[in-house]
Amino acid sequence: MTGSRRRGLATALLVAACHPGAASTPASILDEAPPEAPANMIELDGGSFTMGRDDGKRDERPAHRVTLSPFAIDETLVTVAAFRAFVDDTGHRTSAERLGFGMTAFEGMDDWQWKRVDAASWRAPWGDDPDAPRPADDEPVVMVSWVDADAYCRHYGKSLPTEAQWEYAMRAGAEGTRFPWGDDPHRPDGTLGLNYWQGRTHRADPREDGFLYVSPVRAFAPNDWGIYDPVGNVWQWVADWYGAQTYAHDAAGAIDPEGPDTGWARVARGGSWWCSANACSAYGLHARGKSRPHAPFANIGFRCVRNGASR
Ligand SMILES: [Ca+2]
Repeated sequence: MTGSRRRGLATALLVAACHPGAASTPASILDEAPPEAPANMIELDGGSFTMGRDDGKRDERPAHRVTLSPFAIDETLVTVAAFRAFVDDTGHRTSAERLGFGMTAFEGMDDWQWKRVDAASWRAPWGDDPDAPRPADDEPVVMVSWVDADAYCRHYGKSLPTEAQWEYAMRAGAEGTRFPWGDDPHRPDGTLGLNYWQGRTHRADPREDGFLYVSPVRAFAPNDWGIYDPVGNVWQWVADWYGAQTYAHDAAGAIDPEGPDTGWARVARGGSWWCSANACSAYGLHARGKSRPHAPFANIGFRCVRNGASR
């Protein structure tokens, strides 16, 4: 999947301040166990941030304030190992397995080109050719559709983040910038801060960030809130249907926005290893990707949220 050429691509639970019979006496307060911190999730208090920009693509306009209730979000993308445990537990068959193919890209292809690969799946995103890359357990699972991602999150009592939750968490307080650390893909220390494609074309990639395809989920430093891969590596499915006018509808500000009620594509955010400056260029915090809900690609993964969390 690429930003503009991907062809075919929660309500936060406001916990009541009190309810009858609960915490009505000191004894009952003492009897209550403290809330269990979700494993490998970052709990966020919620708050407000600026989403969108006035000088971006049409679907990124306008800049508007968004306010979110507390939630917790996975600190990393869902890994191959975690997805395997889900499949072992549920017998889930992914969209790619049902379709019998997936959409993959390789070094050496033309810009904007994709290849339909028979038998590609989360187990073998680049196909079963002996020379094809094999996914490692600590890499983000890919070749999973939005439907697969939604099923995974639900199985664990979670959900996909809304588009607003995703951006709030990935920004970690950085207002208006392309990356959590600024507007250049290099961090202040001179290192590349994310996994994307440095080649001028997709014919060859110099691998300046150290990775040709996906990278392990903790390969790059996290953002200021401890969240890994806030941008790059793989696109990240979010809950919302795509709407070019979503931000315009929320121009006066929004509380826990969920996007349109329906649509033809689901949103994905963050860009991927296949995004280069000359093709796609959508790696960052502003661009809004999209794809059909059942479409599996070798550069889309996901993470989950749990709503209603608070410190
Ligand atoms: Ca790379």
